[in-house]
Amino acid sequence: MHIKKIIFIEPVAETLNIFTRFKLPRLGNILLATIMRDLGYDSRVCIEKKSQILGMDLQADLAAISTITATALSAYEIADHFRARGIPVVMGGPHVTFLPDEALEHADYVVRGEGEPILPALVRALENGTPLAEVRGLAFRKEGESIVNEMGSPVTDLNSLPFPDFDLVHNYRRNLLLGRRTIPVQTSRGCPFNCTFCSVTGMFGRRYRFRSVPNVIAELRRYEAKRTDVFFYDDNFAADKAHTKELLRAMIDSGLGLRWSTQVRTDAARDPALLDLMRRAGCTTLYIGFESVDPAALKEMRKSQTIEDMRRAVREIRKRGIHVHGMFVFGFDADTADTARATLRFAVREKIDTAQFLILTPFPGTPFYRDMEKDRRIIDRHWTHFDAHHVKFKPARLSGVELQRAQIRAHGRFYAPHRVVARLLRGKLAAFVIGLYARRLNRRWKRVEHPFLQWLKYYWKVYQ
Ligand code: B12
Ligand code: SF4
Repeated sequence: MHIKKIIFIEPVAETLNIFTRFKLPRLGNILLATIMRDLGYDSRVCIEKKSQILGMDLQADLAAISTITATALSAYEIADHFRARGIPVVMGGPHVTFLPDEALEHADYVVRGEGEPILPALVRALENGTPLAEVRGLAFRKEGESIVNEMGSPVTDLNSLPFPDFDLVHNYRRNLLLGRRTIPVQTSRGCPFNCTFCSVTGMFGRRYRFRSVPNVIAELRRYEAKRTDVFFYDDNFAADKAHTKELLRAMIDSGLGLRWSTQVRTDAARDPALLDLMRRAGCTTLYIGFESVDPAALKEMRKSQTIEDMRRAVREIRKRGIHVHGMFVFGFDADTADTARATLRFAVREKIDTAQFLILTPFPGTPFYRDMEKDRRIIDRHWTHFDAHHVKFKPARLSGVELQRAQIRAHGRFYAPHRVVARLLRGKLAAFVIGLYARRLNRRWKRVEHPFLQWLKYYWKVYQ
C-alpha cells in the first residue's frame, strides 16, 4: 500500500457540557500528526462535529480517527464513511483501546494504548507489506477474525516527542475567546493512584513519567503570554512535588509571564511552598477532583483522600487568589440523596469558585466498568451519553431518575442567582461570568435532554 496523505480526525462531542464553548482538543491526534509530518507524510488534523466532517470532501490515503467513549458512535459513523469511499481507517484513544473488537466493526486497524511508537510501525508495515502480527499494540482483522496483538510499551522518554504543531489543525486559529486562546501542554503521563472510575492508569499506567524541565520550558517559549493561556493536560500535575517545584521555579526564572491552569489532587495543598510557587509562576485556576464528601464513597473509589484534605485544599488555594474549580461525582454505592445535598453544602460553604457535579460513569477500561459489567448494571451502550452527565448504570441506593435529578438540582442550586451574584461581590469575576454561563447551560441542558429524562423514567418503571 502507498501512503502519502493521512487525515487525523477527532469528532467533537454531540452533547452539551460546561466545556462545549471552549474548544480544547485532546493532544494525541495532534502529536501523532506532527510525528507523521516529520516522517514525511502529508498530515492534517480535523476536530469538528460529525456532521461537518461528513460534509467535507476529505481526501487521504489513510484516515486516523481518535475517540473517547462519548464520541465513539460519531467516530464509527465517520469511519464507515471513509471506508465506503475506499479509504482505510485506523482508530485509537481510550475507548477503542479497551473495546478493540467493537471498533474493528468499523475500522481496519485499532491502536491500543499510546500511539506514538505504534502508528509509524503500522504505516511502515502497510507500506512494506510486512506482517501486522509483529506490530505490538495493534488490533486488526484477518480472514474475518479479530487479532489483538500484545499491548505495546508506553513512551519511556517523553522528551523524545515533538512539540505538537497546532498549525496542522484545520481552523485552529479561530479558537479565540476574548482575543486569547488556550494551548494544551502535557508535561507528564500516568498517575500513581488508581481510582476505580478513572481510565488514566489503564491507558497510561501508574508509573509517573515526566518531560524534563528544559524541554517543557522550550515548548512554553513558543507561546506568547499576551495572547495565550496554557492548560497543562497532566492528570496529576504535582504527582512528584520536587519535580513540579523545579518546573515552577524555571517558569518564574524564565520570565515567560504565561497564565496557566491544571489539574491537581488535594494533596498538593499539603505543601504551602508548592502553592506559593504555583501562584508566582502564573497559575490562575486549579481543577480538583474532590469527587465526594462521603468518606465511605471516597473509600469505595480508592481516592486516598480525606475530607480534611479537601477543606485544606480549598482554603489554601483560595488564600493565594487561585480559582478553585471543584469536580464532584454522584452515584457511588454509598450515595443517597443526602450525599448530594451534603456535597452541595460543602461546595457552597467552602466557597468553591466554580463546580461540576458529574454522574459516575462506567468508562471501558476502568475497575468500575468491569464491576458494573459483571453485575449487569450497565443500562445500555449508547456511548454518546457516556459523558458523565447521563445516568448509564443502575445505582445501588437511588433510582436512575433520582440520581439524575440530584445532579441537575446540585447544578441548579450551586449556580442559583444569589450565589452567582455573591461570587461577584467577593470580587470573583471569573466565577461570576462562568456562573452566568453555567446557569444558561443548565436550562438548555434540561430542555435538550428532556427526552432522555422521560426515557429514564420509563426505563425504571418497566425494567425495575
Ligand atoms: C484534557 C482533557 C479534557 C479536556 C479536553 C478534552 C476533549 N476535547 O475531549 C476537557 C476538560 C474539556 C475534558 C472534558 C471531558 N473529559 Co477529559 N480528559 C482530558 C485529559 C486530562 C487529557 C487528554 C489528552 O490530551 N491526553 C494526552 C494525549 C497524549 O492522550 P490521547 O489524546 O488520549 O492520545 C493518546 C492515545 O489515546 C492514543 N490515541 C489517541 N487518539 C488516537 C488516534 C489514532 C489514530 C491512534 C493511532 C492513536 C490515538 O495515542 C495518543 C498518544 O499517546 C484526559 C486524560 C488523559 N490523560 O488522556 C481526560 C479524559 C480524556 N477525559 C475523560 C472524560 C470522561 C471527560 C468528560 C466526558 C467528563 C468530564 N471530565 O467532564 C468531558 C467531556 C469531553 C468531551 N469531549 O466530550 C476521560 C475519557 C474516558 C473515556 N473512555 O471516555 C479521560 C481519559 C480521563 C479519565 N478520567 O478517564 N477532558
Ligand atoms: S482520578 Fe486522578 S488521582 Fe485518581 S487515578 Fe485518575 S488521574 Fe489519578
